[in-house]
Amino acid sequence: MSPASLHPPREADFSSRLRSAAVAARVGMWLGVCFAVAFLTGLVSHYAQLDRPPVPFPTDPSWGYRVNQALHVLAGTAAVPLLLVKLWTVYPLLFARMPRPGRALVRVVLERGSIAVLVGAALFQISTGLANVTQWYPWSFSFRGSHYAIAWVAIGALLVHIGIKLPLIREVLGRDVDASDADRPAAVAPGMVSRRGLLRTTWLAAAVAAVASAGGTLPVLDRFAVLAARRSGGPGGVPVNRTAESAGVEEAATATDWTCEIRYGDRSVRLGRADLERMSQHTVDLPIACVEGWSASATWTGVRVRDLVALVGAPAAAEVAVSSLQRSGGSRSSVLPPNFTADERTLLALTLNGSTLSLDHGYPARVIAPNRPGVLQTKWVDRLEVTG
Ligand SMILES: Nc1nc2c(c(=O)[nH]1)N[C@H]1C(S)=C(S)[C@@H](COP(=O)(O)O)O[C@H]1N2
Ligand SMILES: [Mo]
Repeated sequence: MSPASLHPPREADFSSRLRSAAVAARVGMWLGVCFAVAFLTGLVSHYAQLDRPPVPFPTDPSWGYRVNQALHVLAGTAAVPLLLVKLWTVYPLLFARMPRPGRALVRVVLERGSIAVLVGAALFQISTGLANVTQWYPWSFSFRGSHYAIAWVAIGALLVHIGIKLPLIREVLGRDVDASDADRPAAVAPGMVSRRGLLRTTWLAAAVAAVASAGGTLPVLDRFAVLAARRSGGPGGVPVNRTAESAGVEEAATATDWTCEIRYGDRSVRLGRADLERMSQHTVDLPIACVEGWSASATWTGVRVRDLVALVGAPAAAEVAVSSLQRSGGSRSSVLPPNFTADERTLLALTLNGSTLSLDHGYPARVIAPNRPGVLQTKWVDRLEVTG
């Protein structure tokens, strides 16, 4: 090893023509599109999970949340190769000399500061997002709260970055990708591939990453999703998110004296599974769309929640707190906003795809409602309480 290599590299050491603003701007544009889609769909998903949204989250279209989550996970996954290529092309700038104190220095500090924040936030979003898709939570903070907060940091830093770079972006996007006008003086060596070749490979990598790993979010793409974390399987062909065993509810859910309590103020009734089966049954086709990315269509039969709350004299448009047999864990309970309770498709489901609910899918009874995040489709329900 020569002594020189013990020192940090200098910007001039990076000579590949591929590390150019022409490539960075083109990859950056699609990265920006991915971030915008992920940000907007993320806002929708976050809003859909509020217990008391200021404006009701709609129950139509019933597949809306499913498509929203699919777009979110596809955009986030496609961003992985785009971000890596983008960082590779601009990496030499990290070693560029700082200008002398003055306005130029202030500009460079702002520029690099916003990039540091942007890169940090982007890596945080992508790594926590990917871990979430694989249902791996190697941290102790709340995924939803932190992913949401850092999304604002990322989008803010992205806007600052685009604002600062806009003149350069416009200049290089207006010219041929092979134009060298905006290249660093050192970037003269031919790369391993042409700039067009690198871009084509990058688009392909983004498409493969999105479809092969996140394709499981949509039925049309499902068969290409060879790398997806979870594919169909599970009783009734529907994946299981948390099993009855891991939720610690096996015994309580199979007890012959299980009942579901319906409560409104001091009025209350308790219904066993046979009581529920004697009530008017309704069948709906609704997807389960997990916030972790997968989704599946299914046919559910059970009792309308609005019919249940009517038993204790509550109006159809009632807010209902749903509790389950599960004693701990963030998904053990949920709130049905008034418009969800009133919707005729919102059921306390007893069967899935024509068979009695399996224990893992929420036997004896679980909530299923249209256009609702999977995490709120509470399983092993033992209480519906009208709260407003
Ligand atoms: N009681 C309870 N209900 C729950 C959960 C849970 O952990 N506990 N997980 C939720 C999540 S995150 C999803 S995506 C759906 C998945 O339903 P399934 O396992 O029947 O496919 O159940 C929801 N209902
Ligand atoms: Mo989920």
